[in-house]
Amino acid sequence: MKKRVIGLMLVAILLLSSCNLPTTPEEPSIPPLEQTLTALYATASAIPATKTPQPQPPTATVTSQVVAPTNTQAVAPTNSPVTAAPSATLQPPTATRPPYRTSVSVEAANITPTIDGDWAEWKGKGKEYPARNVVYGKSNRVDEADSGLSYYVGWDANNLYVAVKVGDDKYVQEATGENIYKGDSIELLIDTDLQGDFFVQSLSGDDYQIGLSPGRPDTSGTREAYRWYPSGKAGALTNVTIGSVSSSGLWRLEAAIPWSVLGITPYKGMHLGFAISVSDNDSPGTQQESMVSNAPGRMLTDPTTWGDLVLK
Ligand SMILES: [Ca+2]
Ligand SMILES: [Ca+2]
Ligand SMILES: [Ca+2]
Repeated sequence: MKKRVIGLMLVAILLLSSCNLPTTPEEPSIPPLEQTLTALYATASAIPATKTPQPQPPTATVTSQVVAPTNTQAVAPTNSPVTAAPSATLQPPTATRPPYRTSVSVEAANITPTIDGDWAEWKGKGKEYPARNVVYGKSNRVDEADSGLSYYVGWDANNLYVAVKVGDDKYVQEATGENIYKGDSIELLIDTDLQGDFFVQSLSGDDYQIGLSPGRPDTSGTREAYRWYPSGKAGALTNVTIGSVSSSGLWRLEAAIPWSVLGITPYKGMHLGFAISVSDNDSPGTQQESMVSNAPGRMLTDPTTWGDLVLK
């Protein structure tokens, strides 16, 4: 029994000493300084490489969900100036598409005018523009006194507004409805989805042609607005408000066009395709004689020939 106890004690001593064995020879090994620095540098340089791709600009993330993933890199820089939320969905799917047309640029002032034909309240609030391009009936148009156009454009949450002054030696408007272009009248061309089909040289469902008649038989008579395009929505626009007056050698018109007529919700900074033109007729019983436009190459059926309107 005593031998057995002594034997167990010896085994225990051996076990305890064997536990200490591995630690005894282990000396703390200090790596050479060079190696330590290299390791630290390697770790530090690895951090930015893995983190850099993570903080993507919010606009780039949104765009990459809408358009092809391959465009993500190219689109981000051109989109960066546009920060308004609604415009994010209107961004071009390719970097080669400009943000708006550059042939002729018009600013729409943020204004709520009185629609009475007098544009006094626009002075100092908006920009007055001239329109000097004869785009139809060149041989019929004599000068600014025969047919000359100056205009303002404005907007608020409810309407798009225009105010025009037209030099005209003889006011003639005998037509109604879809024929008002044959008499003295204003025509608006508006592309409401500029980015959707920027390079398409034909009319589509987002392109509007609207006529404004200052009155029949004179500018205190029956005033009318008519929508020719989109052809599926053609018809009289009874919710457009028109005010008009005339004096010797000129007539004036103001109009309020509800945004519902154009099927869009406006916002500050919004770009639209835009052209404004005046048709002149000086001879009762005849046709439209000439058209003067703000857009040099205005063609009704080609929205790429229209200019730009930006809502300020
Ligand atoms: Ca007014
Ligand atoms: Ca005339
Ligand atoms: Ca006339």
